[in-house]
Amino acid sequence: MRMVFRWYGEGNDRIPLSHVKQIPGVEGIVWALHDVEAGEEWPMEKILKVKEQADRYRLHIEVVESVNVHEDIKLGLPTRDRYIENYKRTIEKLAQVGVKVICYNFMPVFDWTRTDLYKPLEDGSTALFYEKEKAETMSPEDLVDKIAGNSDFTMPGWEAARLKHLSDLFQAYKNVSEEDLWNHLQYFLEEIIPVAEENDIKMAIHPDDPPWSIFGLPRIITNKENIRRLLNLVDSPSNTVTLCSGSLGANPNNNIAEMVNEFADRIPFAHIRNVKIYENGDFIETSHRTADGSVDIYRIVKAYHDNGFTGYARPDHGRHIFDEECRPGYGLYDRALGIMYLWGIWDALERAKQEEEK
Ligand code: DNO
Ligand code: MN
Repeated sequence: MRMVFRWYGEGNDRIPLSHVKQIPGVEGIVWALHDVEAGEEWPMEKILKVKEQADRYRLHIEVVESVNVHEDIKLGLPTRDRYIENYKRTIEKLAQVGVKVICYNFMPVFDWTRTDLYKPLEDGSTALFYEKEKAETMSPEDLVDKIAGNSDFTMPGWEAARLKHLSDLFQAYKNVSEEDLWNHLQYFLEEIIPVAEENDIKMAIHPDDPPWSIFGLPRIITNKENIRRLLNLVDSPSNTVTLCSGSLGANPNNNIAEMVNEFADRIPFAHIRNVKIYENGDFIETSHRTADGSVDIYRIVKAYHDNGFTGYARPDHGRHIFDEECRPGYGLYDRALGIMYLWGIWDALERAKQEEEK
C-alpha cells in the first residue's frame, strides 16, 4: 500500500506541503490543475510547476485526481470529439512527468453531493452530511447555493462558471437514460484507453457519490455488478477503478471487501474512509475507525492486504476537528489520524504474516 495525500495546490490549499511531508508514510500528493476547465488541455508549464513544488519535499506526483470529463462527452454530443482529443493530449503530458494513475468520474452535472458541509457530530467536530429527505425535496439551485455559495473555497465538481448553466444542463440530460450514459462512457473509453495503455497510465474511475440517482440524473458506477460491467466495456489493464469505500459504502448493500477481492488487479488507487448510515437513509462522514461508522474498514484493509495490494491509497474525506479552518472534508488533522489508523491495521497484518512465516 503506497500512501498518498490529496493536496489542492499552492494558494488553493491551506495545508503546506511541509506538513503533508510529516504524516507518517506519505510518499506523494494527489493533485490536479483546479483552475483548468473540464475539456481543456492541461498546459505543461502548470504541470511542471506542481512537480517542482512536490519535488522540493521529495513527494511524488504519480496520482492525479481528477482530469474532469467535459459534460458534452457524458451527454454524447458531436462536440465531444474535440474534448476527447484534449483529454488524450493531457494523458500524454501527464505520462511525461511520471503520472501513473488518473482518477476521473462520470457523474452527470454534480460530483459528490451532500446537503450539509458542517454537520455537528456528537463529539463536537463537524463533517459532511447527506440528509435523504432534504436531498429529495431540495431544488438543484438551492443545493448549488448551499455548497458552492457556502464555502470560501473553490469546490471541485461545483465550479460556479459551469453551474451557471444549470437549467440548460438539466434540459440536456432529460433524454439521457442510464443506458445512454453507458454508451457514452464506452465511446469515451474506447478512445482514451489505448492512449493510456501506450503511456503506461491507469485510468481509474471514481464511483458515484452517493451511489444512486439524484435529481433524476442517471448514475451508473454504483455497485459491484456495474463496476464489473465497466471493466468489461474495454478489457484493458488501463481500464480500472478508484475503489472508494465511503462513496460505495453509503449504500449498505455494497460489500466493499468483496469488491476488493473480485477486482484487486484492476484497483490501482484506493480511497478509504468511513460513513455512518442511519435507518432513514441519511449518512454522515465519521472518523476512519471501524467502530465509528457503518463501513468495516478493518475488513477492507485486510482484503487489500490479502490480495498483496501494491497500489496507491489515500484517506478520503475527514471530519473538521481541533477547530481547523479547512476545505470541507479536506482538513489536515482528521485525514492524518485516518492514515495512522490505516497504517495501524496494515502494519499489524503485515507483522502477523511475517511472524507466521518464521
Ligand atoms: C469522494 C471524493 C470525490 C472524488 C471525485 C473524483 O469520495 O473522493 O469527490 O474526488 O469524484 O473524480
Ligand atoms: Mn472518494
